[in-house]
Amino acid sequence: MTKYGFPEGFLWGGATAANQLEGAYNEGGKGLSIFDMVTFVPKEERGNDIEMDVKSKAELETLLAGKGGDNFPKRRGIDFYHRYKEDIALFAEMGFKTFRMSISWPRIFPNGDDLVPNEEGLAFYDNVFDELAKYGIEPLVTLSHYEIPLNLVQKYNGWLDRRLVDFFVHYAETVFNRYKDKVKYWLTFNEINISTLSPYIGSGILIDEVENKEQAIYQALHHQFVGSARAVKACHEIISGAQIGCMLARMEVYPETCNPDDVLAALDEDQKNLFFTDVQVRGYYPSFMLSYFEENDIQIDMLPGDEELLLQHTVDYLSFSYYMSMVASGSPEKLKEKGNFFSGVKNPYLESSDWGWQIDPKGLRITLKKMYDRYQVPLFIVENGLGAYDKVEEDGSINDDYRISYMRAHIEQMKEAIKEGVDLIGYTSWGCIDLISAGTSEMSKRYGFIYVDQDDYGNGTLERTKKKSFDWYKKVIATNGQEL
Ligand code: P53
Repeated sequence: MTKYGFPEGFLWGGATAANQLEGAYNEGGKGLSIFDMVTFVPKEERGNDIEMDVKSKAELETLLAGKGGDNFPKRRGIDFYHRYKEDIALFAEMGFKTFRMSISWPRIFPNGDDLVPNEEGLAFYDNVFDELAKYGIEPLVTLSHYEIPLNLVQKYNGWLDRRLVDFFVHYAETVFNRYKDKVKYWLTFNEINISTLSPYIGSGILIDEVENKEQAIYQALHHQFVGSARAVKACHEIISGAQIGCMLARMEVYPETCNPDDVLAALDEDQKNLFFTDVQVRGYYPSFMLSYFEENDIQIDMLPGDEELLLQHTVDYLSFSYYMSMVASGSPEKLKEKGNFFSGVKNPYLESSDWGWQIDPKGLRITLKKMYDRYQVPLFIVENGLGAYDKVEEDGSINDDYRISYMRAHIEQMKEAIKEGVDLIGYTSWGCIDLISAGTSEMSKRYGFIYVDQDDYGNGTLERTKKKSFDWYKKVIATNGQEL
């Protein structure tokens, strides 16, 4: 045993989301969600970019009329809805301490603005939590993971309308009351910053319907911050001993060179990413963001009491996803060359995944240290992993050594960060069982320890098979991260 290592009780596990996993999109009284409307677009037509926004009423109506394509992968997921017992047994075999999942909001409130919840939906999650409890697996539940009820988009243009706060809080209180004896760890919004990239998926906004796009996105986000703070308050009141966190798609940004212009550009991007956790962890809008709003003519409508609410009901821990790092440049021409997935500049020191995501284990350590320095609250890595094409050999085996190397390198850096004083409480790798990609709706972009026999068009037996990484992760958990 080394002197430093993962603390006792460290929450090892895997992460998923209802919309990418459950399927059964029209069973058990579930209403449509935003992601039920996103179609599969083959890579040749799409490039490496993500493809998940519905932008206008007309586009949505075409899709609803069945004229905008017929391959909606998130409607079928991997059929967890009917196979959760088999899947949870496999997670238990790996020794999971925790399982991150989301509740599909429209399974509980099919239209989002209903007064009475759908009992069949509530009963489904009771069964899932009971199954997890059989194996002593602690559920970690996201309230809103890209699953806004579609009706709220059609009727209110999503979170742009303040009334969504009440609908969301009603939903949150309903599930807190129902599951108060079964679920201790909660998260409010998955990757709350995704709205700046995809206003439809993050905030349920049809962006072509609004005049000032940036204004609309930040206004909707203000409503989400308020909804989140009210959910934190309700969670603490209803469930004793509960822990509720926020969730950020963390983008660690490096300057391209030591030219102060590059350094400033990187700092600016970093601040815009940390803005979200500043509000949810510190409890107030940072001054750099208020100046940004002023300079860009963005006016956020706040009601009296909002600021107090944000300040009083901050989160208990900060969770985030981490897949890659980014490079910023102070020179506008540089940003036009598309090198990395999000920002314009490619990092020559790093390798990329088949989807152009630049792999950077040390970046995870840098991010852990930076965020712990800034916030001094427990951190939880709730997503990390490698999306890759897997090959099934003739004997049925899947030798995903690339996935093992990716995760080993990241876990090593977590260990170093803990040694350097970071309070890290858990790690749930993304897509512990193969599921539908959020960004591209592909099935062939796989993250799992467990292979699921299904292709991008829904062909396959849905049979589950253990990959090589399954036994590797089992050993990591059994030794509490000592053996990698
Ligand atoms: P996929 C973009 C960048 C970073 C994380 O993503 C992202 C996205 C959206 O694509 O999303 C998170 O499936 C998200 C998960 C998602 C996962 O990362 O596009 O919280 O729902 O599946 C991986 O490869």
